[in-house]
Amino acid sequence: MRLVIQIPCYNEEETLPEVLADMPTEIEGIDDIQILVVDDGSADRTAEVAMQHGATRVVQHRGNRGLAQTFLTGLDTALEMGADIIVNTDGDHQYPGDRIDDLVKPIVEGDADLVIGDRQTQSDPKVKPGKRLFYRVGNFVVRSAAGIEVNDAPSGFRAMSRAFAMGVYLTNPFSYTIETIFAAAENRQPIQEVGIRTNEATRKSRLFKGIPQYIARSASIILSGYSMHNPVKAFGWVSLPFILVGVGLGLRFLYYYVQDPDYSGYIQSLILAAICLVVGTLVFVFGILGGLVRTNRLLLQDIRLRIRRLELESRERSKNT
Ligand SMILES: Nc1nc2c(ncn2[C@@H]2O[C@H](COP(=O)(O)OP(=O)(O)O)[C@@H](O)[C@H]2O)c(=O)[nH]1
Ligand SMILES: [Mg+2]
Repeated sequence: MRLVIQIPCYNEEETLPEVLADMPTEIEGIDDIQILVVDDGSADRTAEVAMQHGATRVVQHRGNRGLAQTFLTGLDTALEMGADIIVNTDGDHQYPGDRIDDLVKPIVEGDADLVIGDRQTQSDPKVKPGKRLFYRVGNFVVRSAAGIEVNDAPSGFRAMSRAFAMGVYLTNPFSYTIETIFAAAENRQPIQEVGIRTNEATRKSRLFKGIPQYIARSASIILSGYSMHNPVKAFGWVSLPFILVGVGLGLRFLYYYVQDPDYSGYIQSLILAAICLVVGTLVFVFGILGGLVRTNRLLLQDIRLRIRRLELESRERSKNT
C-alpha cells in the first residue's frame, strides 16, 4: 500500500522544514510513504525548501489559485503517483505528523473512506471560549445539514481512501473541508474521526480573515451543500411558512364567508392568502426541479468517476510498457 501525504502550501518556507521533519517514515500496513508538496504560486522559496527538506514531489501552480484548487491538484497528483491512501496536512505545522499513523489506520483496515483529525476544540485549552462556542455552533450546523456525525468539520488533517479521492470535486473556491463531508454523506462513504491535539500556532491563520468573512463563506458553502444534496427538503422548508400562512388566512376567510356569504370583509386576507399559496407552491416546485437537476448531477458524477478510473488505468498501463 502506498501512502501519499499532501501538503498544500502558500508561502510556507519558514514552517515547511519542521512539517517535513515531522513526517512519519514507516507506518504499519503501509509499504511506501511519499510526500507531495503543492505550491500554490508562493512568492517565497516554498518549492525549493520542499525539495531540500525531503519532499518526494513538488507541483506548482503558476499563480495563487486558492486552497480548494490546490487540494484538488494534490489529489490528482497523488492518484497519479499511485496513492492507495492520501493524507492532507497543513504547511504551517498546525497538525501533529506523528498522528498520521492513527489517521490512516481505519482506512488500512477498510473501515472508513474518510478520516478526520478532530482537533477537540471543546476541550483544547489553546482555544478561547468565544471561538469554542463558534466551533460548537458551526459543527452543529454542519452535522444537521449533512445528516452525519462530525465533531470537527473544518479540520484540514485528513486521510482519504483512493476510491474517495477519485470522486472528489468541488464547487466552491475557498475550501474543501465542508464540501467533502457533504459528498461523503451523500455517497454513504463511512467517515471516522480521530482525536488529536494541534501544535502551538506558528503563525496566524491566513484562511481565517476575521469572523464575519469566515461565517459568510461557511454559511454559503453549507447552504449550497444542503440545497445541492437535498433540494426538495431545502426548498420545502422555505415554502412551508408561505403555505401555512396561505392556508391559515384562506381558512379564516372561508370561516367568515360560510357564516355570511354577503360579507365583503377580509378580502385583503384572501389576496394575501392567494399570494402566499402561489409563492409557496412555486418555491416547492423549484425544489422538485432541483431534485431533477440532482439526478443529472449524480449521473455526471458517476460518468466522471468512470472516466477518471479509465484515465488512471491507462496512465498506469503506459507507465508499465
Ligand atoms: N493554496 C492555498 N493555500 C493556502 C492559502 N492560504 C493558506 N493556505 C494553506 O492552507 C493551509 C491552512 O492555512 P492556514 O492559514 O493555516 O489556515 P487555518 O486552516 O485557518 O489554520 C496551509 O497549508 C496554507 O499554506 C491560499 O491562499 N492558497
Ligand atoms: Mg493553520
